[in-house]
Amino acid sequence: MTLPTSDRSPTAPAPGFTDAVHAFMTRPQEPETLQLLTPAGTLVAPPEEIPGYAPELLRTLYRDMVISRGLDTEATALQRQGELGLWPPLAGQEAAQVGSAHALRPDDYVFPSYREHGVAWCRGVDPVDVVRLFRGVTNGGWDPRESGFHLYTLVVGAHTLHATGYAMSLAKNGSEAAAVAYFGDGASSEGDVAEAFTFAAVHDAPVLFFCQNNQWAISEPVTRQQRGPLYRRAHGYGFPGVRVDGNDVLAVHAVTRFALDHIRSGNGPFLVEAFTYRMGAHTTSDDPTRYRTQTELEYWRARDPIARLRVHLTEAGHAAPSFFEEVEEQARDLAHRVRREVRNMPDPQRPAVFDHVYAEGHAVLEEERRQFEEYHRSFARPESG
Ligand SMILES: Cc1ncc(C[n+]2csc(CCOP(=O)(O)OP(=O)(O)O)c2C)c(N)n1
Ligand SMILES: [Mg+2]
Repeated sequence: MTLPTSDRSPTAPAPGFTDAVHAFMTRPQEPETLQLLTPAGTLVAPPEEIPGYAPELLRTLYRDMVISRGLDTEATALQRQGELGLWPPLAGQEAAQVGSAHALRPDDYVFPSYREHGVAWCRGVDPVDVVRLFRGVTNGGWDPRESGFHLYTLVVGAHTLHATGYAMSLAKNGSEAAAVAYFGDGASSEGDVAEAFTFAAVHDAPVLFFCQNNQWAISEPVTRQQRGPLYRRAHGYGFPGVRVDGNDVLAVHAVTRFALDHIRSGNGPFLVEAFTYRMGAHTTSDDPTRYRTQTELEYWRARDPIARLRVHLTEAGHAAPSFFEEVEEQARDLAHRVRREVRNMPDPQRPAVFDHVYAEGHAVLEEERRQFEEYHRSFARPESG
């Protein structure tokens, strides 16, 4: 490799410089993606060498992944049947969400985007409250102070700044808690995320940036976000970044624990890139067959996060068939409860959105409210008889 030179360059490169650059550019790469449980359900090392390995934890992770998928399937069906306005499915991302959520402490505070239903479940948010939001009958859904799980943010990437500010205040108050921002591969291209990385780095903010790289930002592939692996972006800001197999719940859990220990020790932020895949549509308004292939889907189906843990639990003798039946039943019961409660949710009496956008009303707002109410009245059925 030769470096471009110019007559106007003040100094020529020192002898050997270009060779050193070449050697650096072509050095063998470190293994990029940490994995502990292969897609075939085998451990990469004996259990005693696997950080955090414990059969009970594995069963809990399995249960919460199955429940998350069950809730997701039910909510998707509810949307299709007209009971919800919209639903962003999480299918495929159960390990990334459940594995990381179980590595958190109760006093940590999560800033989710809009697909983190599995994290919400693990933080103790009632799934009924999550679907309440997507039915459009509440402006929020739950009280974040009860669960340490903030309200969803639909403005892509914006909450990484909120998490950073929150983390800075945690540090200032001598807290050992961490803030966690869940965001996507698409969000990583937002200016807000770049600013959050800068602020977090220079202030040693105790914040975990947890990027679920599910390969797509609606119809935009991850190759349009960055040329190299996303996790390496952290290195440019001066903090660690690692990539983990996001469909390996054991590895996600271990890496997140490691990252949080690092953060709690006052070392500043950490980026985890969970390499995963969104199996469903971006939202129920999207048709992914327009932009991705069946072959790609099959590739990822073979890497299903739940299937591989089930194989391992069975083969290692950590779970009997009755355990799996019990978990299925729990997931079914919860899905039924969600369906029952969604159908009984009262409609909001007034278009509350007009009450909260501005501190004081004004003529344009009043006109918009009038038009909105008139539009709604147009759906009223005439009295029978
Ligand atoms: C600031 C902003 N720009 C654009 C959008 C529209 N939008 C909603 S989701 C999305 C894609 C986000 O992709 P990614 O960050 O990878 O998250 P994923 O949906 O894959 O979980 C876009 C562009 C938005 N909500 N906010
Ligand atoms: Mg994405």
